[in-house]
Amino acid sequence: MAFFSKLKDKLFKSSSRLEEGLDAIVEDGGEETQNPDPVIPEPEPEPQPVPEVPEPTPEPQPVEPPAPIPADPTPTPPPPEIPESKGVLGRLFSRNESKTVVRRTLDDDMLEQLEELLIASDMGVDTALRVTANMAEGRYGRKLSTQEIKQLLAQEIARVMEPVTNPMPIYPKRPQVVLVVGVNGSGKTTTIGKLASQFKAAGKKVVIAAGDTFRAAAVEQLQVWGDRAGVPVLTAPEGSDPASLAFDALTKAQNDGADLLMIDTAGRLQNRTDLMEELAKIVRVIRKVDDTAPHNTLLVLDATTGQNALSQVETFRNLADVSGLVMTKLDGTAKGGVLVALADKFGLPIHAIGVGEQIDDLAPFDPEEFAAALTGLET
Ligand SMILES: Nc1nc2c(ncn2[C@@H]2O[C@H](COP(=O)(O)OP(=O)(O)O)[C@@H](O)[C@H]2O)c(=O)[nH]1
Ligand SMILES: [Mg+2]
Repeated sequence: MAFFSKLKDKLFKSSSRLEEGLDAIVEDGGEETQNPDPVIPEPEPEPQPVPEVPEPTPEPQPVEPPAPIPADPTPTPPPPEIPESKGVLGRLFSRNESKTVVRRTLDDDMLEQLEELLIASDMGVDTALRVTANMAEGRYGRKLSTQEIKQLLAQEIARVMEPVTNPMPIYPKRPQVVLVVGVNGSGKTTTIGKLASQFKAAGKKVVIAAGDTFRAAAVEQLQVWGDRAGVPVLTAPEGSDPASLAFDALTKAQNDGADLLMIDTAGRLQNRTDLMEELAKIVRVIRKVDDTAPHNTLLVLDATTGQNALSQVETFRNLADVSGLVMTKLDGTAKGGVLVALADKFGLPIHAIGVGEQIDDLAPFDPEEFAAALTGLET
């Protein structure tokens, strides 16, 4: 819950943009309707079981006032699929505050505007079309408020994200070798620092290999993260062969009885052939020590690059056998929708998301939280 509010605060840019867009769409051609309005529960709600409350019988001997009815311990379940958006107080409050709410009839015009809004949030054309089509299914011609649209949108987004929600698997095999790839600046080194800290805190013995030997600064940066996490960092001189460093690191990790070895890499996409050869060589060399390694290849993507992240996945899947994704910098970007497009298009597991530069700013991915934060849905 604490994390959710943080995520929501941090995803404010995306959600506020979506929210404003949805408001504008509903205002445009919408009309005031009574609030509450029974249109939203779709599919039709099951008949609600009415709690058996003894009616005060109108018998002719009302000597005593009727005893207070005990509170029913089993509250009526909310209508299916549509998440409760406000607490009881919130609902009471809004009922007293506004007796009317603007609703707009769901028609082709409105759907087109919704599609455009989702595309503008970096969801990608295919995904935006699919999401809006699902939202519209069985609701065509209905009158919807912004809040109702947010609920439907969050529901559809969560549905797309559900199948890719998967923390990084931990295998019994030790040391488990995790190769971390991605373009320069995407957040590889930071993510390794954060992951190392989390695994260490979970009782795992972790070793880091500073495989980005291309830049001395990258090695120093990783040493700082390693110190913070309390995890040893193996380094090599600037410009030296990352594959031989990876080999030494895996040998050391084996000898030390480490649980996890995380290998940082360079991300020079300007010279794709070099990078491909470098990654291939790292893999070839570590397989001399353990022919099942690497056990995970994490691709780190920067959310602020928007649609560019899609082509990075294509590229890196050709360079390496990518097994999962980490998306960084979801804090303070209006392009968070790209994660929905990634999930929809590639189906690669999303292991974690980065929401800041601090060591604890890496969180497991949660589809409902993400969808609510992205759409600005109050929960
Ligand atoms: N706001 C924010 N910044 C991040 C996040 N992850 C990484 N960064 C920053 O992005 C920059 C590049 O990160 P770095 O780990 O060096 O990327 P690398 O080149 O892929 O190793 C650094 O300034 C990081 O502090 C994140 O989740 N949120
Ligand atoms: Mg780095």
